[in-house]
Amino acid sequence: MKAKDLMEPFMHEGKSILLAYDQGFEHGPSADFNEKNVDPEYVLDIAKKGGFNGIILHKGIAEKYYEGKPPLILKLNGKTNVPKIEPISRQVCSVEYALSLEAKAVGYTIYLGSEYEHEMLSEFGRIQEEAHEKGLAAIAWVYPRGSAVQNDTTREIVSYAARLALEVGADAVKVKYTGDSESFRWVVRAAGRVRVFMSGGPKAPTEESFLQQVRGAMDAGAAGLAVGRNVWQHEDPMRMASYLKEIIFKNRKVEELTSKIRIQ
Ligand code: FBP
Repeated sequence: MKAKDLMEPFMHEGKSILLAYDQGFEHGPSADFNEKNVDPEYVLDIAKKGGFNGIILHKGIAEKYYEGKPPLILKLNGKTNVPKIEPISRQVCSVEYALSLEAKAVGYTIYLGSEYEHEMLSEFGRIQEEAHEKGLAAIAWVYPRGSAVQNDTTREIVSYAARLALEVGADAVKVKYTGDSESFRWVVRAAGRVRVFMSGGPKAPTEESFLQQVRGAMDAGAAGLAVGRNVWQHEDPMRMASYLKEIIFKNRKVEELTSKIRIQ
């Protein structure tokens, strides 16, 4: 039986752009934040005014700052980067609690290739069933990581991540870009009916280089982008958001935008 499209609250004409703000948990405040973006209100304002289709938060920030817009994706697991061990990210929030915070989806990271991947897979399996029973989408971040993984952006490993998301019942998957559109096309093929979101990554050296990656992912058939640092670390997040929307929703080429970038 074909399931209901639980990603619908996050989609606009089949495409989407999500703002991620869980890096304080994952990396610590000194790694990623400055005086402005350390404040959750600043980033939630970008999410609202920048026209993002969803915001990704942990429960603590959602409880204290979230005011109903844009639709919420509650991250259910997380880890810090302090222990130098094989990566494992365990559940810190329930589906029930995410629902009480008005989330429309839950998010969960699986480290494909970690010694502990089986624990995350089984936890996600349970979460996915409960989320679907309650009418929430289950979004998987599938990041190849751990001592068995040499390179986390090859065509082989990223397409495996995408396929894993399909097989384990995710509604959408967040994966890293493989570096070129052709190999990313295979990633999107492997994901089947699971919507593929490119993950932003650390702030790119130039605006243009980041926009080219987004263009490449969209040309490969991605549903959109789940981005954090490349937007809220930008000196003008609204400008970056508007370029991203031009590419994702209006299918604009980077060159059409970069002539504007050079003038500014
Ligand atoms: P960015 O666009 O800032 O990379 O955010 C995407 C994201 O998946 C976040 O949700 C998460 O906190 C972070 O990347 C994880 O980064 P890392 O690859 O260092 O684990």
